[in-house]
Parts: sequence; C-alpha cells; structure tokens
Amino acid sequence: ATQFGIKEALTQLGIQEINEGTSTGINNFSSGEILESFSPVDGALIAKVTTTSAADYEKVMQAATEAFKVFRLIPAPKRGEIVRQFGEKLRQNKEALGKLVSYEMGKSLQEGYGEVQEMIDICDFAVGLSRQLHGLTMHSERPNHRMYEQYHPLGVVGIISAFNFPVAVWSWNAALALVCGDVCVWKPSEKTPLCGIACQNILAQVLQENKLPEGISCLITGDYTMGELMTNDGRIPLISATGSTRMGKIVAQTVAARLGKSLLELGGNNAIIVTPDADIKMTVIGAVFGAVGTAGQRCTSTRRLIIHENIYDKVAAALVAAYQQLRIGNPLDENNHVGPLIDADAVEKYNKALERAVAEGGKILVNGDVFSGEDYESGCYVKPAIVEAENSFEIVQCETFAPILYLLKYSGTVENAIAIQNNVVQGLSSAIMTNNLREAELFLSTAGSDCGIANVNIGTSGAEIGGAFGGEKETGGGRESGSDAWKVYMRRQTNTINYGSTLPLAQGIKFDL
Ligand code: UN1
Repeated sequence: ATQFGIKEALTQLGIQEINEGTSTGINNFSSGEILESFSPVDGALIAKVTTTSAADYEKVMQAATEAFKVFRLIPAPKRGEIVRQFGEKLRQNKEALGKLVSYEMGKSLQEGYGEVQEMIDICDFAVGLSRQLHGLTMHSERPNHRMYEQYHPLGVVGIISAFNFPVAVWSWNAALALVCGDVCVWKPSEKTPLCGIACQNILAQVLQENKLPEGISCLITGDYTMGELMTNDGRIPLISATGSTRMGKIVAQTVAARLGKSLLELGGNNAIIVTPDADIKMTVIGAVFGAVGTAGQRCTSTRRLIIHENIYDKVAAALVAAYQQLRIGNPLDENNHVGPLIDADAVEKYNKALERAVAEGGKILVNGDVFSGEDYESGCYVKPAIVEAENSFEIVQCETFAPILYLLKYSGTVENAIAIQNNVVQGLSSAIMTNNLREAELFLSTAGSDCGIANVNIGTSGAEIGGAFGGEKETGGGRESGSDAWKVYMRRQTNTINYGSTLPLAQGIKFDL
C-alpha cells in the first residue's frame, strides 16, 4: 500500500488498521467478528473491520428510527443543502476515494475517479430535486373541493450494495433518499467494506457540522446474515438491493412477504447488435470498453455481440487485433487498461465459464489466461477472452462477472438480431451500432429491445446518472438514480379538501340524515 499514494489516501479517508464496521454517524462501534479486506491489486491486507453484531444492528435501527422523526421535519431544500455540502466534500476527496476504490475493488484509477464523479453528479442532481418533489393537482368532481397529491418521506431506507460499484450505487440511493427526507442504513459488500467506511466518514462529518441527529446515515457490515436482518425488518419500508439475480430473488420474496417495497438492480446479459451499417471503429471502441472495462464486472458490461454475417469476419478480426493491444496489470498504473478480478472465486468462475463455452461448442478467438508471477501476486489478473458462440449455449445465457465476450452471428434483417438479443432472462442494458435510421428506431420501438437501457451508437455500459437506471425481467425491474426514480423513496398521499358548507358525496351518492 505504499505505492501510488494509497497510504496517504487511506489516512485522508480516516481508514485505520482496525475499523469499526458499525456507524450511526460519528458514533462508531462494533462487536461482531473481524473482517479482513485484501486488495485484489497486490493481494495485501489493506485493513481490518469489526463487523456488526445482531445487538449492534438493533442499536443502529433505533438510532435511525429516532433520527427519521427529526429529519423528516426539515424542509426538503434544506435537506438538499446537506447533500450539496456532501457533494463538495466528495470533490475534495475525489482523488483519495477514487484511489481507494481502485485499490480495494481493482478497477482502473480512471474508473475509480469516474465512480466518485458519479457520486458528485447524483449529489448535484439531488440538490435540484430537493425543490421539485412535487405531485399533481386534480379537479374534484364535487363543488368547493380541492384535490391534490403530495409526497412524504418513507422512513428508513435499507441499501444493500455490491462490490463492483462500491461507492456510487450507494450514493445514487443515499443522495435521493436524503433529499426525500429518509434516513439510510447501508450494508456495503463484504468484499469492499473500507469503501463503505470511507463514504460513511465523509457524510457523517457533514451531518455533524450541521448538528443533525445521529442515525441519518448508518453503516453496517457483515455477510448475508446482515442482509437477512434488514429484509425481515418491518421498520425498513424500502430495501434497495444491487447484486446477483440469485440474491435479488431471496430479497424480493422476503420483503414481499411483509409487503415492504424493494428496488432491485440485478444481473444483466447485455448485448450490442452490430448491423451492416455500423461504424466499425466506433463499434470496436464501444465493445472493447464494454467487455473489458472494470474487468467485465459491471452489471452493464457487454457480454454478447450480435453481428451480421456479412461483416462478421471484419468485426471479429478488428476485435481480435484490439485485444492484442490491451495491457493487463496494476489498475493504479494508468498505462494499464484492465485490472484484476475481485477475488480467487471470481477467477475460478472465469475459468469454468471458458471451459463450459468450449464444451458447449464455442470456438476461442482470443485465449483466456490467468497471470502469475511478479506484479500478479494476487492471482486475480485474467486475460480478456473472446469466444465465438451460440445464444442458446447455457453459459451464454448466464451472467459471468468476468471479461469474456461472446460473438454471435445473425443473418437477414435486424429483427433477427433483436430476437437473439431479447432471448435471455436478463433485461438490463442493450445497444445497436448502426447508421441506418430504420434499424435504430426499430430497435428502440415497442417491438425492439426489451431492456431498461437501450442505446444507439454507444456501448452498453457507462450510463449517465440523469436517466433512470435499471432493467426488466430478471434484472429486477427497479429504477435508481435520475428521472423520477426518487418517487420510490417516498410515499404518495392523495388529499381532498372540502371548503364548502355541505358534504356532497362522490359518484353522486345521496345520503341524507
Ligand atoms: C453497476 O454495474 O452496478 O452504467 C452499475 C454504468 C455505470 C453504473 C453501473 N454508470 O456502467
């Protein structure tokens, strides 16, 4: 941790050798087991974290519940001011936090900074939103009556986030929840607990400077058992969970059993359709960044390319040539394009997926490999691979969180490509590369892509925060971040007021006493 200013970054962010993994603001405590965070960059132990015990969890929930009673009464634009200050602090800490993200999670430094930029962007968005949490007014059918709707805060929002975006996904939820008047309890991935602690430290400082009650932003750490406490907890009206479809199904069923709300952002199996009218240069950049960026560990990573047979060989050759240029290594070294996978388990899944693809009849176009030796001591560095495959292969139907790109061929019209693209259980992100207006518009039409995100002449990853983010089918249906995603963090109330001196009933019903 002595290289690339990591030590200084950890100090700046308040990360110590052993950290309390439970926090209700500036009050940090913890009595659970010790969790060790190792860097996939060099395999080194970064720091230890004391996880949250069931008793700690109870303290957190009490603090959060109490804080909500105060926080909900603060006017929304004033809550926006808190989020504005948080955004300012993120600007000051962008370099340190970006480095920690890169070091603890393994994504490239550029992407680490990009992730913090997403946090800053959502804060700016939320500040503006804090003056726009408006509902509609309606005309009542009764005389001297007024009807309108308003949005009230929900309460405690539980946030369960994944290792791959260890800071941004929390901020999408937290920034919106806070302007909406909710308080947050966050369980970051146990693979990236230090990112969680660093973010909590920054926000807690802002809350303290504004003399706000403890418990507005809380952190808990631990494994799925913590998640179970949250999903079963009737005091948490909304659980926002990002992660695997397997996890999401458990969360959805548990929360639904108590009729709570869940916002799910689960797996993707994202494809780019490449038609004969595609700009090949743009296609290669979009596809390669989509497939190897974050070492293929984004939920929006490009997993499948659906290429027209007439240009298939040309596109495949251009991709193979581009893959030869990739530099795999320490993500903090900005000369490298691709960093490590998160851990040994992910490397095994990558190996198994490549084996499966070949066993099912796939043809390797760019070999996979696991790097070893000097500079690769963590054992988590793998070579991005390209496999010629069929959409019907079982392995192509699965999301493997690794840089493996499947090339699929289509013939005839773009309808055939759209059918292939939609023929998976996931529905997060999708793209078409074409300069043909008819193809592009068909792809975006009712009969087009069935995903939550559909792009033209852009890859599948790297969405801006201003749009609603999420997907259909087994991606879970939730929408986070921009547009009107805020509505799920509030409860809607319809109000009808009678300012007359008689009591007419709706639907013309007569009831005289
Ligand atoms: C995720 O992988 O969970 O669109 C989020 C993107 C990023 C967010 C990805 N803005 O790729």
